[in-house]
Amino acid sequence: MSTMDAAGPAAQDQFWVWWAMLTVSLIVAAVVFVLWLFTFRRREQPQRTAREERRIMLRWVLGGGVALPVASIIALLVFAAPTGRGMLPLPLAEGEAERIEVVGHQWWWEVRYPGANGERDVVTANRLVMPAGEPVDFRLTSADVIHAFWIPRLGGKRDMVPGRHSTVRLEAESSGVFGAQCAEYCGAQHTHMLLHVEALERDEFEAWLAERRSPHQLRDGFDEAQEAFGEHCAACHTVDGFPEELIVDDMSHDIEGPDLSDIGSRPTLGAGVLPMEEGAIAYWLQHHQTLKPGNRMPPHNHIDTETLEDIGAWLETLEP
Ligand code: HEC
Ligand SMILES: [Cu+2]
Repeated sequence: MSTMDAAGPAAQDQFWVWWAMLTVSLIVAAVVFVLWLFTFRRREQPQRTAREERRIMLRWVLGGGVALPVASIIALLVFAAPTGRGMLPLPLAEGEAERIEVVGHQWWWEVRYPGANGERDVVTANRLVMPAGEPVDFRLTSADVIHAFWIPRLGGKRDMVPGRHSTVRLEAESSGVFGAQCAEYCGAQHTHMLLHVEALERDEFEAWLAERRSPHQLRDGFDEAQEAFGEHCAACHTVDGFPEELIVDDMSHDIEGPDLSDIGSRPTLGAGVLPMEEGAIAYWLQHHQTLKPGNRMPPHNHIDTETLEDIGAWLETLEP
């Protein structure tokens, strides 16, 4: 997660703006420092009239206090404006940029791939898969408080404001895995709001999407787990193809949980809190309030361990 290791054009431009600002500010600081030393070195005061004194003072105030800052700010603006422009979702010469929607929640990321021509949206969480080598428009918003979308190696960052949408265009030069992190303090678990970003070649990306877009078939042999899930979990969590009649929603809350349709194939749990491995989901279900205190999923102490383990084992089978 280093901005110094740019992996896309936006990040590269931002990197140079950063260096330009640092260089200019170092030069200004050095000049001020030298002038300051100079005031100590001068011995004898030349004889000047009050008028001359005033003229000299005015020259310094106008030159150093007005002209210099205006010139350096304009220079920086000329340098930085194209960088900002490059991140705007302007029309492209060839085709349209891929569009991915990202919604910030306390404290997880919802990622949506809108379906074209009436296809359904693909929804996942805490993992962002994008095509490499082409611009991608990220349409951002938040479901609760202000979060910020930031993939340091690709550029950004952009606030996600509830009730508003904003779009930032980023590109990954080649395929790879990048870290991302919410960049605006959003409550107790702000640090545990990581996003796993993967850039894939175009055809792999298409395949990844197609897999998730095709109808889901739930694995047989997990009847009890599914029943328990319907009773305790389905009010907050969606699983594609989950039988409607099992869903018990007797809770009055407005909490949304991550879509779990492809949870078995995800790299992490709880927005980066645990690596996904065998038994990890059952562990999360028993200890999530210790691993991520205050997170908005209620504790499940009232459900016996065996049931939680069953649910965990079933959820691990959920792959596209
Ligand atoms: C009141 C709503 C609610 C209920 C009920 C609920 N959850 Fe959650 N769940 C959440 C929220 C919110 C999160 C995100 C927590 C975070 O990472 O900050 C979450 C996270 C998870 C995750 C991690 C998802 C990820 O993307 O890493 C799993 C797995 C999960 N829940 C399973 C369950 C199971 C199984 C049950 C039932 C036993 C359940 N949940 C009941 C709201 C709920
Ligand atoms: Cu945050």
